[in-house]
Order: sequence, then structure tokens, then C-alpha cells
Amino acid sequence: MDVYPLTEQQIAFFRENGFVQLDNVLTPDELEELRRAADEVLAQRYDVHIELSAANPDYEKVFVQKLNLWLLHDGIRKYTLHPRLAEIARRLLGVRRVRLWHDHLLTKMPGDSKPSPWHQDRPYWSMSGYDQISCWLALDDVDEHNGCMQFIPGSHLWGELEPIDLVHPKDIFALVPDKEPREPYIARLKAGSCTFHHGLTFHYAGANHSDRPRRAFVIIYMADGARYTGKPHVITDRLSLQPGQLFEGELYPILAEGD
Ligand SMILES: O=C(O)CCC(=O)C(=O)O
Repeated sequence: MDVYPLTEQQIAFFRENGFVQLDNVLTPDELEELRRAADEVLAQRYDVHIELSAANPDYEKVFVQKLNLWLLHDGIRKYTLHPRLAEIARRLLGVRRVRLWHDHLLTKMPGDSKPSPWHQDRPYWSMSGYDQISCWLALDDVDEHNGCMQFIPGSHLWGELEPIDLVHPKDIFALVPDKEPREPYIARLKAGSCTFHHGLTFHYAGANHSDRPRRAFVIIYMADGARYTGKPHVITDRLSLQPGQLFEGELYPILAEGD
């Protein structure tokens, strides 16, 4: 089996801090293939069920967001469903099976771009439980100059807060006045490397001040056993799910399974 050499130290780091940086999770050939696929979908315009930012120029300054691309493009699908990445997610969460929640391509265009404000992901989502994790794959080298990710260590243990509006953000730190300020971890990455972050981890990405797009491909996994809560979310809104229903079936495939 094609396995990334994830160490016990990296797993312990993730559990303590709510994120971990993993270098070279893709081979150079895989990176090139995924970049080509990403550029093909970037060149297309989709409706707002796929291209969430399409109707809102202020949102597009934060990022152009295209979602559930695995259902549209075979080249993307290969990486959304990639067992090597899913197995890392499963081991970091420490669960028997992980399912796909969704993928998305997040591109900060050069020019008048804006930061992705500090937020948690879990408050946006419509599944039960707290075993969710995102793989943020850099398709370009990233640092503070072009919008790399930043994380607050240990913030995944601060509970679920309200969702932060990405265009008109509230200060999330004002929602946790009792927490000691902590320095963010700045995740400078080479293309083909990634970070994994927990659904409750506070994270941020600065504006893209470079003259090229900053492309990130993100895959979100959830532990098997999660149920639909009924909260509005683009991934579930148009399906006739009942609150309490298990996420299963071909739209939420199992991507990794262990003992
Ligand atoms: O890529 C970004 O700018 C932000 C990404 C993010 O918030 C996420 O992957 O959860």
C-alpha cells in the first residue's frame, strides 16, 4: 500500500496543537497532475452551488472557492479520494473509518486580495460530532507574502464558537476572552506539501501580495458515524436528508479504513 511515513510524534503534535505540517505528501508528478486539473477547473465558471464565491466580488477577494470538484473532474477526483491522504487523516483523528465531507479549491488571486480571517471550520458544517479534519495542499509555494495558513496552537480545545463571516469578519479572539493569547504557527510550505487541521482549530491566511494565484486544494474528512444536523450548508441543502440521518452512500464515500 502507498503510505505516507506519518510518525507517532506527528500524530501527538496534531492531537496537542490541532494542526500538523507534513512535507512532500505528493510526488512531483502528482503535483503537476493536480495543478493541471486545478487550472482546468479554475478556467471554468460554475454556478454558486459549486463556485460559492461567484456571485460576490468581495468574497472572491478572500478566495475563489470551487467545491465538490471530485464530482466534476476525474483529475481532481483522483486526489480527493487519494488513499494516501485519507489514511493520514484517519490516523490523525484516531478513528476506524473516514468519509469525505467535501473538497474545494481555494485560490487567492493576485491583485486586490484579502486575508482569510481567523475562524473555525466546524461551525459552518451540518454534521454531528467533532471528528473532522482538513488537508490543505499547497499547489504553489506559500509563505506570509502570498497567503500561507496560520494556526493557533491548542485552539481546537476551546470549543465550538459561532461561524465567522469571511467577508465581514468578527474578531474571533473576542469570543474567547478567558484564553491566553498564543503566537500563531506560520505554515510556510513548498508546493506538494500540506497541513492538516482539526475542524475547531483557529486558522487564518494572509492576503496574496504576489503576482501569481495562490492555489490550495483542500480535502475535508469526517469520521464515519456522523449524522446530518439539519443546519443549512451548500453540501446538504439540495438533498432530501432528514436530521439525524447518517452520512453514507456514494456522496460521502469511505476513503480510509483501519482496524
Ligand atoms: O486557504 C485559505 O485562504 C483558507 C483556508 C481555510 O480556511 C480552510 O481550509 O479551512
